[in-house]
Amino acid sequence: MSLSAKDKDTVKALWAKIAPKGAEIGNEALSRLFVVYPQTKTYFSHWSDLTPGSAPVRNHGKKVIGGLGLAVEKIDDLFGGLLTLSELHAFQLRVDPANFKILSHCILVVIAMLFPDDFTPEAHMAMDKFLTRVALALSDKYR
Ligand code: HNI
Repeated sequence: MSLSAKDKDTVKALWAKIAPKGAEIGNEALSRLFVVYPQTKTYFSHWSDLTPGSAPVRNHGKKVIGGLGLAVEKIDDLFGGLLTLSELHAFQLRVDPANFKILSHCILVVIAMLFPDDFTPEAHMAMDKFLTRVALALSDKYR
């Protein structure tokens, strides 16, 4: 399932529009991840506070959105561009890749919620495909 040139343009255009609200998107997506799929909290049990909107959640939300911004920049070479992040999640953090799909879902929900006019069916499809490719790239180093 590769991204067409049109998918890439759609993702880049949507990202340019939503990136200024990246901190809010990250916070909302992670807050929902922990509420809706509480099993995901096991990876973050060392944090002081996992409640929605807490400082660690906001802080980490920004990092995740930063990672996605990097992925948009490297959209033509996701596996190369996300190599370091893949190694981190595979070897150090040992995050079950099933969780990437779950977080992707939360991110889509939040984009739809915050940018209803921009989240057309075409934008939805392109972003869904993009997040699936990002998850694959992030899982690439798992052995
Ligand atoms: Ni993820 C750290 C990006 C999905 C668990 N993660 C990061 C960092 C980035 C990042 C960036 C910070 C790296 C650093 O400090 O050098 N993570 C992403 C992206 C996705 C993703 C782009 C998918 C879209 N991570 C997930 C998922 C989980 C996850 C689905 C588990 C449910 N990530 C972590 C954990 C850390 C982390 C755990 C370390 C957190 C900490 O305490 O610093």
